[in-house]
Amino acid sequence: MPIVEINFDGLIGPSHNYAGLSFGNLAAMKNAGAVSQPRAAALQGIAKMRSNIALGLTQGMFLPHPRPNRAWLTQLSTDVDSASSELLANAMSASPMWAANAATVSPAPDTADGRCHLTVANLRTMPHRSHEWPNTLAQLRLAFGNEQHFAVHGPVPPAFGDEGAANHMRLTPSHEAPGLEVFVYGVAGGAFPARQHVEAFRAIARVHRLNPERTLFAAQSEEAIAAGAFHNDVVAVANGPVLFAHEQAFADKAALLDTCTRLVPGFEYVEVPAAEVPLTDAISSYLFNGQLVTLPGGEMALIVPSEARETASVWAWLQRHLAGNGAIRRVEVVDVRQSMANGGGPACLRLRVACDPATVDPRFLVDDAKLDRMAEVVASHWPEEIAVADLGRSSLIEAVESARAQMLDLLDLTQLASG
Ligand code: SUG
Repeated sequence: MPIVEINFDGLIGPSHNYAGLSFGNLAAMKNAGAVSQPRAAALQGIAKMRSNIALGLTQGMFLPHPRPNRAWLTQLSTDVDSASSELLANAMSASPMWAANAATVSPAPDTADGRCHLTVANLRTMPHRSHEWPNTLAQLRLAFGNEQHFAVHGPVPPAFGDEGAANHMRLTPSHEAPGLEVFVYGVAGGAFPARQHVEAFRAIARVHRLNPERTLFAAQSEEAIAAGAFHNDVVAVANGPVLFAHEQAFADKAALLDTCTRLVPGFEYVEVPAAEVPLTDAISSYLFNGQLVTLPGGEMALIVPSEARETASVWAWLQRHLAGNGAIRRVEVVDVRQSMANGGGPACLRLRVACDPATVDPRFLVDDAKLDRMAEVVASHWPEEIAVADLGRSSLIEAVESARAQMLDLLDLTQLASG
């Protein structure tokens, strides 16, 4: 079986809420305190997985983590009954849904030992995300436990921030060919933190045993971070030999394009000029957080959130691009509003792994029938609404814990019960 791209979506967990924990993420800051709808959120995510399957794509999923994270509260010498409301909100976050931050992935053709390497992201910048990695690692070790084909690594030490694939792009003429791996890091974002440090990515390139000649480190532009692009995948996305980016995404665009042109056969750069789509519109609509995918027929499609259709400058640019016979031949619109309100678009919700699906633990792969069963569990067990003030309520905590237990049971993954 040849290498294909599998999108592993994070199933949106039963504790999904708007506690406003992500400083620098403008959507999350704006919606702080709003009432969330976990059930609708998870069903939106499942509908997105279904529409990707209908496009002929291979789909996988990761599970919500135990919430509240009692183990983390114990490490902090507290528990659900005595933790402050801030700590409890951090322990209740459903942020593992954004699987693009789960790990950095280097497919087999890029690595010296011919295995696909994955390094779990330490996510150390934001407290609510800093405790994700042990549970993510447990899932990666199961899903990619076949050591003949995969190497799964622990996190980079927390001295350096790492937010995973959201800041990583691979350009290649085909999945089987060696790619150019582009690691995008932040230096400074003015008022907002730069969450991805170059030292973390340099360590990952070493542990993945990448060819230094096909590895590039590129700085995000300060303007992009300051405008709310807390991850590179809010202003740029790559697929195959195509890089689709906003004019203001990178600090040194010329050097980046030069390397890509030199090293990637058939490289194509699709730029959205600031004069046509201002950075603010690109970020609020999440145009670049679309999933740029190659369909089985070979054409490229961009799966965008409904917010892109509702943003006049963005929709007009997409229509012009389609009419002009550009690299993106098709645009699909998905509704992931519940996640978008926390700053997570279609591409944030998925981790791409290019590999042979037969080498992955099938419990982490989904088809329509499995999604039907998962949707039933969501519909009957996920809370309908959560108000931030209720995060510590014991009946809510019980409902959240039992909802996850039902899902693990359905998927034959009860071994993940405690982490
Ligand atoms: O880390 N939001 C996430 C959104 C992550 C988006 N991922 C990518 N761009 N790939 C974050 O900022 C909001 C949580 C809250 O406020 O409760 C949050 O964590």
